[in-house]
Amino acid sequence: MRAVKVLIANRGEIAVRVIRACRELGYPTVAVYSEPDRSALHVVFADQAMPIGPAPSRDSYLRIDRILDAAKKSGADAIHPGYGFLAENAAFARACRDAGITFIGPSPESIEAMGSKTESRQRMQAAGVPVVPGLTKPVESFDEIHAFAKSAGLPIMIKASAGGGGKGMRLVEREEDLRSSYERVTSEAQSFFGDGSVYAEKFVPSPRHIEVQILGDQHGNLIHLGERECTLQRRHQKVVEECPSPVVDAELRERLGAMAVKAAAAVNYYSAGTIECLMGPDREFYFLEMNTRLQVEHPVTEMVWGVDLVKEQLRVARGEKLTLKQSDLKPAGHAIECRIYAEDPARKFAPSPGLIRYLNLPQGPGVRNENGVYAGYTVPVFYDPMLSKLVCHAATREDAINRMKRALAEYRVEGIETTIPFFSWIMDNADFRSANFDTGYIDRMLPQIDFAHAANDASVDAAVAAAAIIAFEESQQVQLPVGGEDSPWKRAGRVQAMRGRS
Ligand code: MV4
Repeated sequence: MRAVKVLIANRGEIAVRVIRACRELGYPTVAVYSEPDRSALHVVFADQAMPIGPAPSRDSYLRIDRILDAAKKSGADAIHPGYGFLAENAAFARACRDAGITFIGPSPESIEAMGSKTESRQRMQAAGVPVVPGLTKPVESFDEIHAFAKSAGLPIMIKASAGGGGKGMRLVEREEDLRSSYERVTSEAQSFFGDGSVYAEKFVPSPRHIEVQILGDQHGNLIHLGERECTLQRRHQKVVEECPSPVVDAELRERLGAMAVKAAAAVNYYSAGTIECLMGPDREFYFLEMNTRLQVEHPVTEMVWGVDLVKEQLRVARGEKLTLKQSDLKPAGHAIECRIYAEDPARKFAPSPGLIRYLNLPQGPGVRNENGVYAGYTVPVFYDPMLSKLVCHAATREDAINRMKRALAEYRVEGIETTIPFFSWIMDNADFRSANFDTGYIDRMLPQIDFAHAANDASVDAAVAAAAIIAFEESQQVQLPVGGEDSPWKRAGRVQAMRGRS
């Protein structure tokens, strides 16, 4: 079969991750880049790279016309959208289809069906998937919210129909707050999503966030790859993810998996996707929303289930049948992911962009880095500040936590602040170690954490050693990473990057 040329409509670590899968399958790759990303790692890694505009993502990574143009000019047959940007944009998936380019993801119809919370709730309910008790249509007036609150009882949550990921929602605990909350969510929904419609649900107290990975082909075959535990979040941003969940046993995993496959089948889903659930302390679970893309935290599932999700996406996009069988798939061991951000935990997680002067990634048994940066690279201010993901796999949860502690202690980033000390604190936290947390845990704990004291004594010695290494590095010429065979545009990129550093 002819090799497929794949354009990656993304940047950073996920673009690098997709390029690696393409290379293993023998597919040539095309990177796209905004002006400040000229010397970004994904550009260095790809076989070819196309500029798509200035720094703001709405003028580059969100420009459907420019990305399709780059695909046509470079002769790409397929586009992988990564996550974020255009990954869940049905119009983009449709524009690819219309241009005769394969979108490496689900159909535009599946994306659309899962894009609205009220429509997805309707379809899930009709398919027999448990949803949080509540309305399945946007309300026409405040009276409907009021009537729901009366019949279901407080507390309730008012949510934007077009919302997701924590934006445009509000908890209402007292009757006198109903109207102002309704008005607030309506106007937020209008300004965030250009769609002011809202609905209401019963509030699920102290929930955990559990999500189920599914994979389907274009022939109607669907499998699940178990759950991920994504409960630890800060302001609706996940910070630590695990596979499996410490509160899910084999029996519950089967039920969650069957529910997820049923949910995906109801929208004729293919490619990789995730069913997000809320789970109460009683372990009752409810469909929350479906993410119709590859997720940031997909590596923890890959390491435990032994499946390369990106390669599977590429095979499914070519029309191949899944060769994985549910009965052959068994989880093995435990994986944990920490998202390393260019943020300063000691300053309320303020952004910390700038030049990475020194970088030492942890290595050794069971350690996987999904890294998007290099020493000598300047982290731009324009995009999500995630630098890399550190993933550790071991036989048991306790071993994985200890391995993560060890890996975090090896990790060195100089020049900018990162969230590494925050993760060292979490890995030592007794509630984390005993898996005793809910979605509000981090935000409740933050005021008590002293990051200056979270650093251990060994890190002081290490800091002295790092300082000496930096002094040495600075006296040397820093080598940029090399992605593969040399080519003129890559040399040009390196020269440009060296200039940027002086
Ligand atoms: C809820 C909930 C409790 N009850 N819905 C937050 C993100 C959005 N996708 C849904 N969210 C929630 N919806 C009901 N009916 C609690 C949350 C919630 C949450 C959910 C998942 C992960 C972290 C969270 C943090 C705060 C609130």
